[in-house]
Amino acid sequence: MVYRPARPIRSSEITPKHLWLDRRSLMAGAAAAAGATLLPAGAMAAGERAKLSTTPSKYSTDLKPTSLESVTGYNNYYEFGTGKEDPAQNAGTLTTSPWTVKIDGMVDKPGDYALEDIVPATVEERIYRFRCVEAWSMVIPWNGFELSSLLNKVGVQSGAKFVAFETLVRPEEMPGQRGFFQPLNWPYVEGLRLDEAMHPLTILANGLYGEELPNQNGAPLRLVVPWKYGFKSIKSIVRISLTDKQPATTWNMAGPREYGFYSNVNPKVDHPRWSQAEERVIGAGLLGGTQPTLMFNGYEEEVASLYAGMDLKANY
Ligand SMILES: Nc1nc2c(c(=O)[nH]1)N[C@H]1C(S)=C(S)[C@@H](COP(=O)(O)O)O[C@H]1N2
Ligand SMILES: [Mo]
Repeated sequence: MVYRPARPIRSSEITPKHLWLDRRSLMAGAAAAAGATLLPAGAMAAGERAKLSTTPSKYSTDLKPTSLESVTGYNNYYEFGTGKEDPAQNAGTLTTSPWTVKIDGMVDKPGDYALEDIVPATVEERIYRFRCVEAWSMVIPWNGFELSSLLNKVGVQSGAKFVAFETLVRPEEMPGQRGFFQPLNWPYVEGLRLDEAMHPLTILANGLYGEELPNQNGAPLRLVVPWKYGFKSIKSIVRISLTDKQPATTWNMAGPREYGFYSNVNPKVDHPRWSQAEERVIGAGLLGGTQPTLMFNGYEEEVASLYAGMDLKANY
């Protein structure tokens, strides 16, 4: 992966300031007129994101979230380019509605599910630590629901041992999938062991900061697995498959000695090219801004039992 210093960009750099201000005041007016927090999609100005109905969760950390500007301006989403600012610049035009997720493999009710049939009317707020394998971190207030609730709805068949995920392939709208230099093979694919997928900390997110996900963060639906390196949290999911074989995963195929299937955050297992003992805190300023990395990214109490007896150096 590319490892570059941070320069979080401001929303005023993504959108000309007068447009941005217009949208804000338009939204404020519309919200006041409607007297509600939930606006119909038709009331949205272009580029605005719908407010979500959310409820708090006991799984949230009480850490202060990273600014919205950094969460939405400093991203990894190689389908839109390899630079940290490329996703915010290029993902705006991705069509996220209508959206269908194919659920197949070892399930009782396979099918092509419309996004609306998957996402609950009220979603949870999960303020999670987020640790990229590149040794930077954020605290992100996600909105979403437990992956287990969806898997239970479609019915996991006995014999299923893994869950595989796939991101959209749409070169017309994803510049990173066009042209001569392709940094990865598409589709971007990821996977979890079934018990990891069923863990209550594992969520499908459709929002952050109480609003629909920005495209650069993986709209309209992405995985979040807070105790694993960020690349496991696959964006813009179009397929979820239940299988009895460990699925191939994108970064493992790209660099098998550097990126394993498990990719649990572990300060004692270094990346071959850098230490994982510390992390750069995004948004904490140019000076200072590093902190020790915690085992399982601070979720050791909740998830360590999933790996009891496993050699975490061998299973990196
Ligand atoms: N489809 C897809 N999913 C992806 C990526 C990607 O390039 N493509 N990057 C991963 C990496 S390396 C990280 S750190 C996180 C970043 O999520 P964020 O931009 O919302 O912080 O998304 C992950 N999911
Ligand atoms: Mo990452």
